[in-house]
Amino acid sequence: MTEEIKIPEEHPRAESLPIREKLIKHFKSGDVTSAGLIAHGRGEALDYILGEKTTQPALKATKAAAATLLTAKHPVISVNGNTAALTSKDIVKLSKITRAKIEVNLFHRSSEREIAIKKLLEEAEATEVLGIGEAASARIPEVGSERRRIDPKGILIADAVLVPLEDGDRTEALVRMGKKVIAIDLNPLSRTAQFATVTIVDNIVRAIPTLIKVLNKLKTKNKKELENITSTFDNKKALGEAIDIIHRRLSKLAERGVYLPILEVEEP
Ligand code: PTJ
Repeated sequence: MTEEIKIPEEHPRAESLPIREKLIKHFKSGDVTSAGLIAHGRGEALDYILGEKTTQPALKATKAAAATLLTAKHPVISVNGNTAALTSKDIVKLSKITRAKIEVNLFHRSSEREIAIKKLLEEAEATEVLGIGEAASARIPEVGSERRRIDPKGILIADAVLVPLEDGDRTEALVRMGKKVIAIDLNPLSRTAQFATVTIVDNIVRAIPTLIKVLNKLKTKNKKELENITSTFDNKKALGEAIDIIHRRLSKLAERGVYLPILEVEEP
């Protein structure tokens, strides 16, 4: 078994490698599933292409997400393994600002993982964690995976659901149930990103702290102002802008070929 390694501060990937190490640690303790590591690799690749920073369209979507959560009657934050491993403290902060319930909802569901993730959230000072064991007694129609199991006190009655790192068909089904779905997904082409009401194309490790900042700014606005933000937001347009950023960035890089400060080595 490989040991946890310490990443030197001067390492060129000093920001992203500790995140990877954190996931590996939580994989070993059973919170994160092996597919979660693969999903993270996919996310990392897209983040690289996006420039590893929060883009303007992501900020616009974050504002719409904040307004959606603040105007919802029953907001719920759905938490899976990767989300709990990377952002449990911020998830709890977010739930406090928005009065959103926290519900564990796993694609690779097992009672051991449910309990381990609940523990992580409680260590981050969550006072209530829904969706554990028999509590997830309701079902999302037309969803075949374990993700269909939901809590009658949480996602079943929610009018807005935040789904960081989703796996696809559930978002579509939740939207069909009349709920507003806020997705955080680095892949603007994923089914989740495409079907969500609001898609934040950003890394959850940046997106959730940014969402908290925006919520703190918007929480004093009145209902009409918040509804104006949600009704003027166009997810299709925001996704198009995210795809355009990828397109323009890759075109520029393609022109230059080498973009890292690589030393020119003289021929002997
Ligand atoms: O904990 P479980 O059992 O619920 O399983 C969770 C995973 C992530 C394994 C499951 O939801 C899954 O299989 O997801 P997918 O279908 O691989 O989709 C994950 C999406 O999240 C992909 O579009 C990735 O690009 C994206 N993604 C990965 N890491 C991040 C991310 N998006 C934002 N921030 C990240 N850090």
